[in-house]
Amino acid sequence: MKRALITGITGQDGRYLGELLVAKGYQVFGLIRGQANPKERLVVEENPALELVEGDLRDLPSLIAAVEQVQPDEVYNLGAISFVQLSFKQAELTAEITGLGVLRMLEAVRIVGGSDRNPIRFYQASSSEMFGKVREVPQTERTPFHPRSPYGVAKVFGHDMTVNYREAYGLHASSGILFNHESPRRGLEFVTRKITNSVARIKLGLQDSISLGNLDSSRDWGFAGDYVQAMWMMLQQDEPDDYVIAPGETHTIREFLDVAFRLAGIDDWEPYVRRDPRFYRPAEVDLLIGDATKAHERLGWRPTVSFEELVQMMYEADLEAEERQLRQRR
Ligand code: NAP
Ligand code: G4F
Repeated sequence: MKRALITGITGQDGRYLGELLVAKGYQVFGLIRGQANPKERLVVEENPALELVEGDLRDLPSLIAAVEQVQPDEVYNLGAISFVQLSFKQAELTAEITGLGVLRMLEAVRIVGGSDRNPIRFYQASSSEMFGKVREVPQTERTPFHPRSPYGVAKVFGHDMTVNYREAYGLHASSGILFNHESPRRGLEFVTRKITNSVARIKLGLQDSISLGNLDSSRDWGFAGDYVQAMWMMLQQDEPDDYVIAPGETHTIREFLDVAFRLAGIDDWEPYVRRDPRFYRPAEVDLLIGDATKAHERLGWRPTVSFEELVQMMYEADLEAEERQLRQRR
């Protein structure tokens, strides 16, 4: 039975990856920070085979102890401050967790190592946010980085460290440059889930409007369940490498609003959407679109959920959850 350690187990991707690996017969351990966090109970309730170990990406000894305890075949480093807007306000903390946290996890893996015959394999959750002010369209593994946020800068550090540990120490360390991926499990602070949740509440008469920032940026959105498959595929390769993961289709926030409101039977969403300066960023990433040819050819990875299907999946899940809460309140 293979053993996997996942940091960020309480996050969107950690939850999908934990379920995928259990379904594949792995013994799965999720790193939790060790203080009462309601999401820790939730992840064990939805995935009872999961085991939790304590550790924090700010604390190297705790990471070494966790890797020693688990003796994993594979480590997936998904833990991070992942909200770009927050990273502008908490830049130092973002550098600490999203950036230096990668170095600490790599060190823990290098120090504990695994057996000579079976060295630990490492996955780093890199991001299309590293492309920032994009130097070419579409973006590939060879596109230069130009990050536009403290989060993006921290991710570039983590990505480069992963490459360096691969080259310097021969670690089987791969980096997935993942474009935005969403699901009903997406945090409410991200624009997609904020929209689908608000539109469901507007439909049910629980909310009048949504306050948003820049509606003109474009993202290459996909379904998180498809993306965790790619993470696993990368660690099954004989050689570690970097891969762009994206559907290759870009849409503006306005287009996301079009589809979500149409599902609620509203054709003109302008009266329901307010512009709020609090949600604009000091520097924006205007256009992301990925070219995942390498992942198609070498991993056999393909997305299975279209943009419209993704919006529908998220809207319907939010509508159902809001209706359930309404019934419980009555
Ligand atoms: P998420 O939902 O925000 O989850 C972040 C996870 O990091 C949570 O489990 C959180 O745990 C954990 N974490 C935060 N600080 C930590 C610390 N000091 N020590 C240990 N764990 C800590 O993020 P996600 O969407 O699942 O994304 C997973 C990873 O992929 C992240 O690294 C993200 O930056 C990257 N990524 C995401 C996307 C995307 O579109 N979703 C695209 C590219 C890359 P708590 O519950 O304890 O806070
Ligand atoms: O949903 P977002 O916050 O995602 P963003 O900034 O693209 O970052 C996500 O994807 C990255 C991959 O490229 C990940 F690495 C990262 O961890 C995260 O998962 O914002 C998307 C766009 C931005 O252009 C933002 O300015 O939506 C725009 N936006 C407009 N109004 C808003 C809002 N974003 C949020 N969160 N909230 C708004 O009210």
